[in-house]
Amino acid sequence: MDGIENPEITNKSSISKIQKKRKAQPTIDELVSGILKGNITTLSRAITLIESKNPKHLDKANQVIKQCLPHANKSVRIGITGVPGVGKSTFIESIGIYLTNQGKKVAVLAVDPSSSLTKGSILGDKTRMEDLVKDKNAFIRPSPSGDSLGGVARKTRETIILCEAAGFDTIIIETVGVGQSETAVHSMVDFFLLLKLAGAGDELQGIKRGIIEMADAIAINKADGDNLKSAKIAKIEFNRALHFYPEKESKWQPKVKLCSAIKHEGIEEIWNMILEYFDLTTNNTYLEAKRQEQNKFWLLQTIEEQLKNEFFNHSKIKSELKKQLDLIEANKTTPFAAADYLLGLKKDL
Ligand SMILES: Nc1nc2c(ncn2[C@@H]2O[C@H](COP(=O)(O)OP(=O)(O)OP(=O)(O)O)[C@@H](O)[C@H]2O)c(=O)[nH]1
Ligand SMILES: [Mg+2]
Repeated sequence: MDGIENPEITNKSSISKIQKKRKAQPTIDELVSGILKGNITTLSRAITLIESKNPKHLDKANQVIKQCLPHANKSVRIGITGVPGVGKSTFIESIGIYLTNQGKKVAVLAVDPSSSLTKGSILGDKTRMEDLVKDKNAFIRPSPSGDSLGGVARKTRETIILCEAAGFDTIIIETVGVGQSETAVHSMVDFFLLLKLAGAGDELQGIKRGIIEMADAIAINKADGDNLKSAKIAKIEFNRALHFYPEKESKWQPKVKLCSAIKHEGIEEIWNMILEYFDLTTNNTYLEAKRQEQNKFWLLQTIEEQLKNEFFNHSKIKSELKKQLDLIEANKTTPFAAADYLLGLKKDL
């Protein structure tokens, strides 16, 4: 630091060593070749680059993604949602280990709307996914923190590409079943699994219709011990209810399964069902079409997100917006006039 002399006791050569190390940022080529070799440290560094808010990193990150893209798209992407405490992490640990035992490489990512507050709840999960964390064929990455769900979701999508390029053939994305994050996750996965708990016969209440419509399967977790009986009843109810929903474009009839993540029961059956889904949708070409639709959706999403960011982060707009908000409060303008005025300003920026 300028103006402060190092105490004599500090070893000058080790300081310069540390400084040199710090400066050694890997190049784009180094990152890409490391990822393609399946090097987890490089993969993590590249993801950190994607997540960086420093605008200088954006271009480098985009280059890395672009070069990884031809090696991506070859995995099974599964989204898992459910209310807090339903057992998502325990389920992912169980199915993750089942899959790595079969020689698969599993990446676990998260889109967590609360993560900007809690700094990534999956971090806490890492301790819950004890065995999976130690598994060298598994990679667990907490949710990136971000101001907007759109931004977080975009980063997760880009992370999927890097993970696939690094050879992960199964991508599991966890999200808490509250708010809008399910929609974001649904639009980046092939198969969407909803975890549920059996209640006292009111299963269908308090569950958003939209989530059921998105689900390719419902797994009733904690079907063990005293819960087993009510889980079986819930299964019948959900099955009946699902038949009232219109046929899916995929021609897949959503299924209801029972499982106990903690006892590793029902996991294999759920995986076999997922394979069945992939068989069906690969053969009827739905899967390919769906991924293309998702890409188009994300193009539009990204533009929207970027335009919004540029607009709201502009200093002139920021100050004028504040004034217009005050005017609205004082009943001196209408929302529409204010919006017109602010959007008009953008043209001159
Ligand atoms: N009896 C039983 N308990 C389970 C089962 N699966 C999970 N649990 C317990 O339920 C609690 C919550 O499990 P988690 O896996 O942390 O749930 P989660 O959905 O990831 O929760 P959040 O990350 O907070 O949204 C833990 O105490 C688990 O041990 C199960 O199959 N049977
Ligand atoms: Mg969890």
